[in-house]
Amino acid sequence: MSADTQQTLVLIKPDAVQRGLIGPIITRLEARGLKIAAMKTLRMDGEMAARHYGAHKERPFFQGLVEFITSGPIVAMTLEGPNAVDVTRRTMGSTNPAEAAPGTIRGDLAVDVLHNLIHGSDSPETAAKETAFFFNPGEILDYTRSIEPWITES
Ligand code: D4T
Repeated sequence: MSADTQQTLVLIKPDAVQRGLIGPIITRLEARGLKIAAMKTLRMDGEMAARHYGAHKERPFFQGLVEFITSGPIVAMTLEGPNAVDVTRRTMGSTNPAEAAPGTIRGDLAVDVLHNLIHGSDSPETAAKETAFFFNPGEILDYTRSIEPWITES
């Protein structure tokens, strides 16, 4: 990986799965140039959700968030690319879709802060922890795409 190449963990949340938006969301991230290094479908249980959202334990929306994220299947992905953490979060848009810019995933496809379709790690350190939480090392693939020189200089 070159110096600015990062990995980030993305979850396509139950609302997006139920609304048939897995494809459109992946299309936007892939079209941005990000490479899918790992991907799986799963359903989180309460224990996993409480751990993943541990930082929000004391927040008033925590219980609802755990109920929502465990309410159906999700897609977990590790994405790789230059500045992948920030690039992914900018492509997602603001946490509250009502405030997200048009052109972003949330700004185009959602209106409600709980049902905000997608999660993306907030830093490279968080990304490493979250990736290890959802994937075994052997599930994260190291490969080169022949289009790479058309996406980035490095
Ligand atoms: P995630 O973690 O899902 O990518 O969201 P963000 O990083 O963009 O935002 P966050 O961690 O602050 O919030 C986590 C999750 O909680 C929901 N939420 C958030 C909510 O239901 N009510 C709220 O008031 C806030 C702030 C939405 C995302």
